[in-house]
Amino acid sequence: MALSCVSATMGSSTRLLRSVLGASHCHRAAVPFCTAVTSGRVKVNGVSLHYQRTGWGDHVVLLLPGALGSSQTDFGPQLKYMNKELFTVIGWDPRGYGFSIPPARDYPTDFYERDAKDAVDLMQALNFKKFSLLGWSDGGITALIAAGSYPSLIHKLIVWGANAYVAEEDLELYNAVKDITKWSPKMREPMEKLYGEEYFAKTFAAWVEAMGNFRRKSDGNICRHLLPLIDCPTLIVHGLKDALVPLFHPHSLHKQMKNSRLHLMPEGKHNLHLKYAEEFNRLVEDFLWSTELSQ
Ligand code: TYC
Repeated sequence: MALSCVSATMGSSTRLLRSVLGASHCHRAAVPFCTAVTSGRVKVNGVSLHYQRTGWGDHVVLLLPGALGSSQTDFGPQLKYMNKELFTVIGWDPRGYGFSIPPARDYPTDFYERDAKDAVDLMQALNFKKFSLLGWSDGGITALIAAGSYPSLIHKLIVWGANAYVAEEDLELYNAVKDITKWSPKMREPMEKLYGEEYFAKTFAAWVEAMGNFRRKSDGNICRHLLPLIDCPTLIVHGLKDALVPLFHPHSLHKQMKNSRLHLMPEGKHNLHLKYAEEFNRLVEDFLWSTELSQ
């Protein structure tokens, strides 16, 4: 952690203090607000979990990365540009991913539930009682499970590139990308840099295998059964050019979640939050913030 700055959840009095002092950057040393992204670790469920943190807003948000993702690799523009006055943003590395290694990643049948419990327990350990979830792809699945399993803790939910079940069509897509040597260097190299070639290849193959197991063992179901239990306001975002997750997935989520809204981005691919970060961040902030007033 390069800078030490305090950014605990703050109420209106600290916001007032801030407006009086008129500072938003670390160079005002006496002011407890900082635009930097700090990182830390907490021991949760027997594992040392790595997380990043930024902002001092009352509304606390957890960013959940995709398969083999990490806070830093998956959410750079969110950590950097989301409104730090309105939000306290936490990004985490699930066990076996990013800087939460060891342990090495494994995929028992309940791995998404295990991630969901780890994520929620991490937030409780950081003393955040209630928070919103922003989950991308596999992180979206984890977020859906967390919202369905711990509804009293979740304020709002945003998922994109996510699916609640594995269809035959998905299996074909997974198998098409299973061999990472066929990935473009642009996609492969950041992962190999983070994990080393061997860990990356082995873990990704294990993930593809685990997805196949959902199809073989539970009729494709991952968390479809939990969707009717999710009652927090939910925004489902999907890119119409997403080549990895077919459009029937967001439609099916929307249909089964009573309090959900579907937002389609015509030019968006799977990584729409990185390529169209400004548009995505605005959409997310409006959803988290504006409806808040009416609740
Ligand atoms: N679920 C993966 C993620 O979390 C993305 C992915 C989807 C990968 C479909 C391959 O065929 C695939 N980023």
